Amino acid sequence: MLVQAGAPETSGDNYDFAVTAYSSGTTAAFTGGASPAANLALAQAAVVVDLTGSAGADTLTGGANNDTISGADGADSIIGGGGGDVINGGSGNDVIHYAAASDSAVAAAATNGSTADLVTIGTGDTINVSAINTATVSTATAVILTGAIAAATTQNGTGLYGALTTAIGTVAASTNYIVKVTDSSTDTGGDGNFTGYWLVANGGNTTIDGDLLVRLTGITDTATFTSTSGVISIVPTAG
Ligand SMILES: [Ca+2]
Ligand SMILES: [Ca+2]
Ligand SMILES: [Ca+2]
Repeated sequence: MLVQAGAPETSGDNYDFAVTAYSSGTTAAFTGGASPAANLALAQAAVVVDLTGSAGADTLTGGANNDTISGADGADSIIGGGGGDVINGGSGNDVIHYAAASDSAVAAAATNGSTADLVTIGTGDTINVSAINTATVSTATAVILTGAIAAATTQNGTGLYGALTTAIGTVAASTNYIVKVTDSSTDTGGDGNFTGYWLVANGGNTTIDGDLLVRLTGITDTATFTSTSGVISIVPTAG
């Protein structure tokens, strides 16, 4: 696991930490890990990861915390893991991977969507949710569903949940959605502002409960979405 220290490489700071977690399990901090992968997860959970990739094609992996991962140039592969991560692949055809709905906010009536990952979409980027489903996106040509959180609605997970449910309507179990949310309520509860574009990746339920929620930025109303076997390709704006 590479842990960035100080400024990114592009700023002239080339010194980062490489942490290797072993599988012996005799060190107290790692006794819960029975495999290298489990121990790596423990090590990643111990720190907030702030990674910036190189000019080449990098594989950047976060842990359970709220990590910041920037791919920079090159076609990068990025895994935020658990927590509300801030992910920007930078230039190049980057792939953002989701292994489970719990890697970002999980849709539930009482869950606050502010824990969702924030992913900046650039031209050529894809989001891979094939580990969650292999479904298509609801539209191949950019009809972005809309959902509004009314001003009178308490701005919390229920408000976001309701807006997404209203936008999607009768939920098909074999479809993913991009929903544009307009949050017109006052943020008196400190729950955040949910205005923006949300990827709702179907978790297999016939409601949105259990679905993966990822907040997308960098796209417009004219963005187009296509998908193959759960790999969602996004053209962020009409060109
Ligand atoms: Ca990149
Ligand atoms: Ca994370
Ligand atoms: Ca995450």
